[in-house]
Amino acid sequence: MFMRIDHVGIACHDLEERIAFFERVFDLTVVAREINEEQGVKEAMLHIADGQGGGSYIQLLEPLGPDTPVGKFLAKRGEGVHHVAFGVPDVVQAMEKIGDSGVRLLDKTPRHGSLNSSIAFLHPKDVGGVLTELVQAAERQPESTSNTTNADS
Ligand code: MC0
Repeated sequence: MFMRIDHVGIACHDLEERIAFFERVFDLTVVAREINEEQGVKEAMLHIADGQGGGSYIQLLEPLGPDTPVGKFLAKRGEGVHHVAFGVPDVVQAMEKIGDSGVRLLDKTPRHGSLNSSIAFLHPKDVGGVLTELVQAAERQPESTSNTTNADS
């Protein structure tokens, strides 16, 4: 079901500061930035490698406010790994199969994710304490840094 690790989401207080660190120390490059109002985050994707069905990335996440998933996580646990996202060929099929196993889906239908992907989250309490995301990559990925704001879907 899983083709690759699509991204590791890392929660931070200051996105620009954390991007500068990853660029300077690990020589990574930001390929996309987005404000995702629905998820309550300002985020950046830093490319690591290309894999089966899409790329793999580090995703840096700054909350848009305290009463958001990442805002609450930071208040409770501080900065660090927020979730792990796996690339799947078909997110709806993966949701159905995983839902049948009894793991709770946090989304009833796929939502808009980074790089125009379709995403769905699984409850961390049912996955050994790891907030887990399913990602179906967009057919075509952007080739350069984009600045988009998405408040819909
Ligand atoms: C909360 N918990 C986590 C966790 N967040 N455990 C592991 N990893 C996390 N990231 C644990 C808490 O410690 C708590 O356990 C329990 O789950 C309930 O958490 P809560 O703080 O009371 O908060 P809730 O219940 O309001 O919400 C938690 C939940 C929520 C995971 C359901 O954050 C959610 O729906 N997340 C999915 C959406 C999301 O995270 N969006 C932001 C990334 P205890 O033991 O203390 O009871 S958006 C994104 O990443 C997009 C843009 C993309 O990738 O493209």
